Amino acid sequence: MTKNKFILNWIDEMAAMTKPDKIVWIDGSDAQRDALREEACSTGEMIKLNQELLPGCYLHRTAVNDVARVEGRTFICTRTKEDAGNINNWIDPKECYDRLGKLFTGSMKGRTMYVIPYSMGIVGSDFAKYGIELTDSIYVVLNMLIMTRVGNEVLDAIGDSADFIKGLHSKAQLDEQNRYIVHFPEDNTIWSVNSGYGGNVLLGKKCFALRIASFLGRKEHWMAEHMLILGVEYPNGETKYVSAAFPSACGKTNLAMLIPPEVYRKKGYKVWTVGDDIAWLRIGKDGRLWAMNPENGFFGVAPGTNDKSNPNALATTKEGAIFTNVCHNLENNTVWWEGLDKNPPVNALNWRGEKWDYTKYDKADKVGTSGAHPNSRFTAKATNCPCLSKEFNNPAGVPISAIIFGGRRARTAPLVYQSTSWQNGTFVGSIMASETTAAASGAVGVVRRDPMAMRPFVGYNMGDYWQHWLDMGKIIPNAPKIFHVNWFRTDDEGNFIWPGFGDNLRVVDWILARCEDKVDADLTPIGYVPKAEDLNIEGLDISLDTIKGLLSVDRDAWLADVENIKEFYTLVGDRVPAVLKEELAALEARLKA
Ligand code: OXD
Ligand code: MN
Repeated sequence: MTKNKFILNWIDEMAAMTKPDKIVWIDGSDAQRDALREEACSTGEMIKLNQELLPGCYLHRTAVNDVARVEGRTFICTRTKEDAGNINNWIDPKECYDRLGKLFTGSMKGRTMYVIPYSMGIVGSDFAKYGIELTDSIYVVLNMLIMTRVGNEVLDAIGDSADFIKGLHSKAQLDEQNRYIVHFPEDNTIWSVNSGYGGNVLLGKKCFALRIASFLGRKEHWMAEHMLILGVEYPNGETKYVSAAFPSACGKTNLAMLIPPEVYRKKGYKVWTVGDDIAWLRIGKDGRLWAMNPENGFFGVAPGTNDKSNPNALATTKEGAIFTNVCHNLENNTVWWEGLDKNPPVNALNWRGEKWDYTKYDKADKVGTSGAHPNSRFTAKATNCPCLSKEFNNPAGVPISAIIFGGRRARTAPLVYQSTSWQNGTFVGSIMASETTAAASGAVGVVRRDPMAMRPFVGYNMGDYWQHWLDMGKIIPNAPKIFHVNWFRTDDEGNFIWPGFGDNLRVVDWILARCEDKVDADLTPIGYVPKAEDLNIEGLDISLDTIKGLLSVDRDAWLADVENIKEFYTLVGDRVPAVLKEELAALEARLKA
């Protein structure tokens, strides 16, 4: 497959430790994929679904104790603890190699080690970075074949270079106590052991494309961000692109694939998806910031996806998809999840594979009583997406007009506001947060600060990461404007005021108009807020006064937030850039003025 000494020696070393019975190289061919699917079905690792209704689709169940990313078991092993920072878990790299080496020793006995050469980004493009994942899981292989670009052309692109990310994964015994997702950014290495769940084991995604890539981006003057990328096509045929960062479970996939509201559709607006989770951003020759999606598929949350909330996402799952931990509908050998439709299957197995009685469903105990696990997933090919951008495979990426941050805030953040500069925008990203909603009472929930939606994904010290943002601002000649949105303001009864979903295009439309100086705004203590009449509410059952309320800035709520931000900055520690502390002090002063 390759003569590259760095690859071959490393595989020899890893095989000597893990002791697989055999080693199989993944070549990216359909024939090999089909054989692996058959093998996985023969052992029960996967279930072949109804091939007439869901051609090429399979179901997989993880262990019950292994259903999500595990932030407490995720480590950044830089040589010094300070370089990992206070937000990340840290183990000394030598100690970590020793500790995990013991867990990996013999972990693949009786199993096959698969060698997956994969590319994040289009093979051969300036943006692309390569990795090799060694794994003992066919499920991982089949997912990587969807989520990344895999095969011999990746080995050709690596050539005889040592420049690739070395990923080692073993399910081992799926032992929760010894589960580790570990990154050695200074060694271009990722080790993951005792898990079989997507985010922990598809090493190209969060581990490489965010944690390791953010570390590389700082060294190489580019950015790896937890952002969707979407294009808005105007009736005149022009398309403008934005990238947007939201904490997990704030609707990134829905925004990335939104269907314009009818009044926009009639005028000829279209929305195109470039990515739904990760963006790599580089300065282009024209001085603008260009973004590409390093992934080749979607690893989306299934529950809540339906033909109203996100018909495009649903369409992606109809062919060649892998469903993980959803409900198995035995009536027709298909899948179901809460929120798909109002007809839960009568004859079905829940996500654990047990006989499921939908009448016992209890919202207060979703994990215990639902058909699909709340974090159940579909892995689907990007090319299945009806609104996939024609630039998806453009090696240059797309030029970004605006960066949008967002969170789930019941009271504090207005529907949208614009930062006053790149530095102020970096500050806005650094104070991003989401709240748990206390459904009926409207009470404000617990705030989790999630800077740039990267809290679990920065591969180094958060303070240094913010400094990198500030440094990038100084070298991007024509930087995007930075905005913040909040779709989740609630009324006194706890109901969402803004309709969200497709109507979010109205806000993106205002954002893009601001980027071209086509619309005015009011300067408030937090930044520029739209004049209510400038938001297009044609066709919406919402009054101008309601919009004014959505755009209002509650000084008391903000002043309380400032105290919370101060605590968070203290937690991040010594490396918080001085200018961000100055931004915070200036915000406080403006709010008190
Ligand atoms: C994801 C996440 O799975 O952010 O994309 O948790
Ligand atoms: Mn994500």
